Amino acid sequence: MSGTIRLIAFITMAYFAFFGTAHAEKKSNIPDLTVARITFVRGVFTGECNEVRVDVKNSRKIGVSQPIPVRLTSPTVEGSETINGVLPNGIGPGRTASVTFTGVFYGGSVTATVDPTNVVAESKEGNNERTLADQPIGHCPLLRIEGGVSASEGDPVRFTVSMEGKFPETVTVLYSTSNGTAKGGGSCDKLSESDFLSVEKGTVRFQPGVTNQTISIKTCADSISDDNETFSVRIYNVEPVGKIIKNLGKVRNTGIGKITAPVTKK
Ligand SMILES: [Ca+2]
Ligand SMILES: [Ca+2]
Repeated sequence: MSGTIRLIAFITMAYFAFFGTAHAEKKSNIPDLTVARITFVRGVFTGECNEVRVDVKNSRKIGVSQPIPVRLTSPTVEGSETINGVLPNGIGPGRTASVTFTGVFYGGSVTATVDPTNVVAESKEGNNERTLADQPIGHCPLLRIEGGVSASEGDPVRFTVSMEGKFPETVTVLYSTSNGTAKGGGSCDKLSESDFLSVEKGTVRFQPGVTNQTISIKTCADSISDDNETFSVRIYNVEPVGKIIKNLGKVRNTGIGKITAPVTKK
């Protein structure tokens, strides 16, 4: 051990003696950035719900004070997805700094590149990229809405929101109602003439492992119209960034609710 250290010390001294210290100092005074690590915060999922942390290391004695661009790319069917990030405060000497990317598409690998546009002068430019190829442990949330199940005036119309597969974290999706022949409103009192209670921004929450949830829309018993009427519920905005399933050309982000008229009228 000590023999090795002595040997290194000797080589270092010989290097300085031969080339002079000016050259060595100059080299260590130019930063060198590398992608030290790529981490998937919640595991690797096929699709675009991934959260990826990229650790960038500056292995020299001089810091970088300017913002450093970092780029993440992942292959897709069409080509590649690119997300641009930045280390806004640069990196101190010998330090590691991280940038987190959310909503990353994973199609078999991701590649992180620090300073892709080369705005930072470095002692070594050829080591700024790292690729991670990993086996996904599942798919990003895929949601669809079904129904609604028709109900008589006064009874709730229920829609089922289902998720393909299971996700290890809580998944949320937003929903809103839209008028059809049935008109929504804020209350069921007679003056409002509402057929159902409208929802502008509701939330459906799936706890980890849960794949089915219900949206229940209250309908009004004192609706004016005598006919069967319809309205719709649309789901949107899956978190963590998932997809609403579209199938066979039919958009599956909307369910149609049917309010059946009561047998006796007025
Ligand atoms: Ca470098
Ligand atoms: Ca550079």
